[in-house]
Amino acid sequence: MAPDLFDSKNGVVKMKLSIVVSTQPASFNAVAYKGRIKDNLENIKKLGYDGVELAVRDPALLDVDEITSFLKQVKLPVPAIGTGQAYGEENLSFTDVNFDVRSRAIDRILSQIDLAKKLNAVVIIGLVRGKSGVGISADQTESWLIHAMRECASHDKSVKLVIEPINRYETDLINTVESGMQFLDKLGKDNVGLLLDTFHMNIEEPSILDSIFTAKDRLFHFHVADSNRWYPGAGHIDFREIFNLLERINYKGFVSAEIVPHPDPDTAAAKTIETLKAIHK
Ligand code: LER
Ligand code: MN
Repeated sequence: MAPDLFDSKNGVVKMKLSIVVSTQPASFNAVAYKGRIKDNLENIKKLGYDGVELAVRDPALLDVDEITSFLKQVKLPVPAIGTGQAYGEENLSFTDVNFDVRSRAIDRILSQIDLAKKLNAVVIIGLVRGKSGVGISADQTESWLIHAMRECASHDKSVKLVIEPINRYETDLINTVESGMQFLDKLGKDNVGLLLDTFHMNIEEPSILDSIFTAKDRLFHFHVADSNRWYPGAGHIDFREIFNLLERINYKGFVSAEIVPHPDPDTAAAKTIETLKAIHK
């Protein structure tokens, strides 16, 4: 069972912390650890993390039994699977103008859902949603997106999917929590919720706290990075008030560090733990 978020004995807000590890080399830069999966899992455990989020381009490229056995050895649960590399490395997206690309994007996410079921993780719908195509109407784009999301949400209702509002420089589809909530209403699927990321919220939201409060019980996963996407503590985001609010809305999920490996992966991961564990009410 998830530990209580608030430890009334010493007044520390306790969150389960995880960090993103890419199972393969990838061009996306806000991932502290890439490749060398066994060594990275051992490091993460030693640093005191409670879980590990896996960024997976394609489950077919993984030796799932081997990874599951490494995860068991280090006793790290996997709260979430990131899927953005399917877009970043292969341009697969739910809203591509090409039918074949859209179909392959859906199939890829269905395979991520099967993997997530084995690991008891949520599946992140980040950049794989794509962007508006030139000359394509907003209605058409939304209808492709809704179709893809419904296919994925119906594939296995026991697996949760999370849509992540992402800043305007990466996509024009669902930049804010408000638009994310409107999309969830249109979609009408209970196993789909939101992933909020402090880096994106710092760019797009008038108030980070109000936005978290708006998401409330549709908040299924949470990413942290500071304003510059470095480790928490390296920028100007107030993580104390964010953690206090997460505790108040009874958020029971993981807080996962999706950060640039600056100045190096281990320092960034250690500084994240140091900052976030020092947060008191
Ligand atoms: C993925 O979680 C994310 O935050 C995006 O910035 C990916 O590009
Ligand atoms: Mn993110």
